[in-house]
This record gives sequence, C-alpha cells and structure tokens, in this order.
Amino acid sequence: PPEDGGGALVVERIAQRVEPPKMYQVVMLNDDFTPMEFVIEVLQHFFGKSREAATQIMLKIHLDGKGVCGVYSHEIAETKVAQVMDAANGAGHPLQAVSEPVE
Ligand code: NFA
Repeated sequence: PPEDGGGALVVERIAQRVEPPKMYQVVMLNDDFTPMEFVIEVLQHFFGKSREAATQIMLKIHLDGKGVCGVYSHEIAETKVAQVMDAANGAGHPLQAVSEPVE
C-alpha cells in the first residue's frame, strides 16, 4: 500500500495575501449654471452630508473646479455618479460627476 510519509495527519499551511479592495472617489465638477442650492441638496441626499459639510464641499468645487464627494467601492461609486447625473439631468442642470481610483 502507498506510504504517506509516516504522518497520519498532513497539515498544509498556505500563506495567502489579500489586497485591500480598490477604492474610488466620486468627484464633482464645477460649472457656471448649476445652482449652489441644488449641489448642496445633492450632497446631502446622495452622499449623506450635513448641510454644513455639503456647503463646504460645494464651495470647494465652486472655487477649485472640482471636489471629492465621497470614497466607495467601485459599484457604489458608479451608482452615486449615476444618481447625481440622473438628478441633474432631471432638473435640467449640467452638473457632472465622475469616479476615479484613489491614488
Ligand atoms: N458654479 C455654480 C454657480 O456659481 C455652483 C456650482 C458649485 C456648480 C459646484 C457645480 C458644482 N452657480
């Protein structure tokens, strides 16, 4: 009969490295037409921001040209972008959002 090397129990140890999930930031772009109030409401509704935090982010986008609204897994980030674009489209505003990998 075949020998197993003498051990009744063979323990195999597998070293496994798991990468942290890649994260994506949702970035909103400034434009000259979307009302500030609309941007604040989008940030509160879809990104869970307080009125105060939403106002700061909106002003950052207004002054710098763009700003990060939040950081999420790929699927959630894509959903946020679609929600922003749908809301903006529905209201007739040109507001744009994109998602990009962090780092
Ligand atoms: N720049 C827009 C305005 O002056 C406000 C705005 C802020 C638009 C952030 C888009 C993003 N009405």
